[in-house]
Amino acid sequence: MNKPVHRPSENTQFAVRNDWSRSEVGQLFDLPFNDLLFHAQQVHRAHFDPNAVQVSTLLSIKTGGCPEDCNYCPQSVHFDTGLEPERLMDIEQVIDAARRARAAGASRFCMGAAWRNPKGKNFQRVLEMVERVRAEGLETCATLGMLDAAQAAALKQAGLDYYNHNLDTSPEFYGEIITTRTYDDRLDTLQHVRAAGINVCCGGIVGLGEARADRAGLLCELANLPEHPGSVPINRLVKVEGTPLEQEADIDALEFVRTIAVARILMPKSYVRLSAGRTEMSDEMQALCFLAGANSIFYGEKLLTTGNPDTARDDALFARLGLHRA
Ligand code: SAM
Ligand code: DTB
Ligand code: SF4
Repeated sequence: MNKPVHRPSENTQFAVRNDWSRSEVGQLFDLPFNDLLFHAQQVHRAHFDPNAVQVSTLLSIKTGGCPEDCNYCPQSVHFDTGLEPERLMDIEQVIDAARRARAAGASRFCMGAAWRNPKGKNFQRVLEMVERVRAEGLETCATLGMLDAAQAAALKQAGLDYYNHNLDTSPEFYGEIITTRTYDDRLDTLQHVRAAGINVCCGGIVGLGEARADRAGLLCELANLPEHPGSVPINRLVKVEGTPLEQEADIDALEFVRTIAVARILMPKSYVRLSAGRTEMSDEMQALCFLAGANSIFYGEKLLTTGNPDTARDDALFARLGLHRA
């Protein structure tokens, strides 16, 4: 008798899955670099135009004075980084910035506030900002800290397209970096955002001194959320003077590229955003990140409080690589 032949109904290499095991993710990280990039590029091409990059612009609408103690963050009150805390910006200033971002070619405008969670009149003002930015013809994104269900519903009602809230690192390493808000708090906020019908933007930060197993753990958590986040920002630590991580050793550039590649393979249909840290990256390193499946960036001279490449440098990089905006 012939042995039954196993014929998978689809190419399982490219399937969207939410049941990744840590060891599978670890094995991807451990692949020879060329095999990993080839795999990631195949997955990328199965779902996206390989030369298109989505462009978002950030604005810090409320800077500094944050009660949380995220070890990497220049905006925490727990560290003296010399940053002057500011109140929530006026709506008209935000709209001016959104118009400039649109004129420069951004498709999404992301408003960030250094809050544990939004409250009262300030939250009402943010809702108005969301409505007004959307009316300018931009996709809207906000990152305001923790949300409850009613706040998520109100943001949806105002027209919010994306909410950014990161898991940051693995559950095991998390306590080394943040003590004022738990991993479960973050998962709860993500649940409220999903339930409200807002697209989730959720990723993390690497170069905090975590092990490869923690990077695998972070990506495994992201990939096993009930739905893959629509966009997955991967930040490389920007070392800010006065933060506990200012002296942290640089993460190896190729290990960072591997992290992007594994994110691409685990979350085939998500936009993987090459986020903070690009100023310190060479063009060649960024090119490898795009080859590994990154297909989104923050565009504009500033992230929230730290620098980002000049738009002229990014325009030149896109031209050199033959990339175009998604
Ligand atoms: N305060 C809000 C919150 O944490 O929910 C939103 C803003 S917070 C600045 C968004 C993300 O930016 C963090 O989760 C972290 O991943 C990233 N980030 C903050 N400081 C950074 C730094 N110095 N270098 C790289 N990424 C950073
Ligand atoms: C994300 O993951 N990265 C962005 C955005 N979401 C809000 C913020 C990066 C912040 C880098 C440090 C700063 O400029 O303050
Ligand atoms: Fe506050 Fe966000 Fe910075 Fe943490 S990352 S200290 S929550 S602004």
